[in-house]
Amino acid sequence: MSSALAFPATRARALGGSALGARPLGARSKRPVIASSRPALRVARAATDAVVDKAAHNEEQAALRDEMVSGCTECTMPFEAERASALANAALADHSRASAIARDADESDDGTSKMSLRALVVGAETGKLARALLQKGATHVLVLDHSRLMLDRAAEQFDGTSSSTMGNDSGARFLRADVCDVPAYQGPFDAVVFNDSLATQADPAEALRRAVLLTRPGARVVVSERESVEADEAESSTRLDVDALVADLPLQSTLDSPRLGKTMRRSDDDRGDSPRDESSDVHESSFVDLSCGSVTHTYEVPPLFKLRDAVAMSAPVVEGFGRGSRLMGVPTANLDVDVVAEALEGMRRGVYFGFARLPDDFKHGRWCKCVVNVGARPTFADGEGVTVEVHALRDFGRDFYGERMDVVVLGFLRPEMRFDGLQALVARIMADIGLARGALDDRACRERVDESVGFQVSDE
Ligand code: ADP
Ligand code: RBF
Ligand code: MG
Repeated sequence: MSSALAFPATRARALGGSALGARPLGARSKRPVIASSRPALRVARAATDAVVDKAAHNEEQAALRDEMVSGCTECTMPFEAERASALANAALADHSRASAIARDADESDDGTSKMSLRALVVGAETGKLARALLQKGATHVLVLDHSRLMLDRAAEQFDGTSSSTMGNDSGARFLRADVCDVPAYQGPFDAVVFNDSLATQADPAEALRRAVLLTRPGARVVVSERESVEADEAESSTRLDVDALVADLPLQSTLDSPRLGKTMRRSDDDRGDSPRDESSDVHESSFVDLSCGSVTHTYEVPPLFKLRDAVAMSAPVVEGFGRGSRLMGVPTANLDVDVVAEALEGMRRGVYFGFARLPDDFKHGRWCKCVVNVGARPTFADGEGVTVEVHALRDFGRDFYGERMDVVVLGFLRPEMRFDGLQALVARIMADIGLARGALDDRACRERVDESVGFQVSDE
């Protein structure tokens, strides 16, 4: 089997959004505000943007990429193995879960690890990246592309078994799909790599946002965009501003500045099909110019972490915005912010987990798990002023406005972000609840609660 692919030298340009007649990048920044007849339901941004016909855009992409693959006779993309290795490294090197898996494998009797490390690759290319990710410790790699031929060629990198791997079996899987349509159950992912594919998405900002929602805390999000060989000033000016696209997302950059592919490490060992371990002893001086340079941005979804000091709050429950979050299954008891002002000092805006109780309620006096949002609700046009909202993971069977609620905040889940409407927000809150339950079930966390807060947590 030959892995040779001939990509035209002008590939990046040929696939560029503007070259396709699609809306120029950045044209969606001014989004209309939907004003509903119920002011409380006003959403800060429109849920859809009709400017782009996504299906047509994706078909066009598929046709272009199909044509590209069928026209291949020889590889004109040098340093592909190095690039795959470098990207896999950015996605997985020093990944906390990868280390945990290594520990888990060491400790397990039969040497097999039960933990999984899932990666999502958007843009199949030749399949080298998927292979590099598996070699660097990923247990599952899901590769997406719009082009069936591109996926088939990438799958050729693998033997028949791995390319046809289904469901939860480890290995690489290849799916013809848009990243925005990947269902949550395919994840959560520990790493997402946009493999020179973000600029060709119908809506790059939306693609990034949806990808982030498929990740778990601590995940890496890597965006690598190739620069075409003859990149000129005009092309540079339409280059995606990836940092601007992620500004609203719960991501933090792992590097001060984007790493230029031009300085990617090269050694003769890297030229073959088997990417080598980047952590080996090659010195910086061995970096060379790559003729197919990429700009790579690496971000991290903040890890779920426990607070050094638990934050205790006790305040009456007040009326909130009456947004009907109860109807959506997520009622939030709004605490009187004046009463908890002191505790709020030093707490960053975001979503937390901990325990809550109604101390004066005979039946519901026991502590139960909860998620807490400390924030300004940027999803909604009323987004001013910080509120503290507690969703207790218990059915009280009644309202308790005016009653005192005790809350002990133990850990931080994620920063607050802006969603395209209540539904998307509630979907994410469900994921937050799952993560909170997991963290609060953790024995070490419960022991710490008993010690530091001085209460026994009840098992509901
Ligand atoms: P509001 O906008 O007034 O805060 P919500 O729709 O958020 O209204 O509903 C919150 C109210 O629902 C709380 O103040 C409380 O009285 C009630 N409630 C019932 N069950 C729960 C629960 N499990 N967690 C939080 N609040 C609950
Ligand atoms: N509002 C946001 O605008 N962005 C968020 O990221 C966000 N995260 C939340 C997470 C949890 C667990 C909860 C309970 C609420 C969150 N909210 C968030 C607040 C939400 O907008 C608010 O509860 C409803 O608008 C009702 O006031
Ligand atoms: Mg509320």
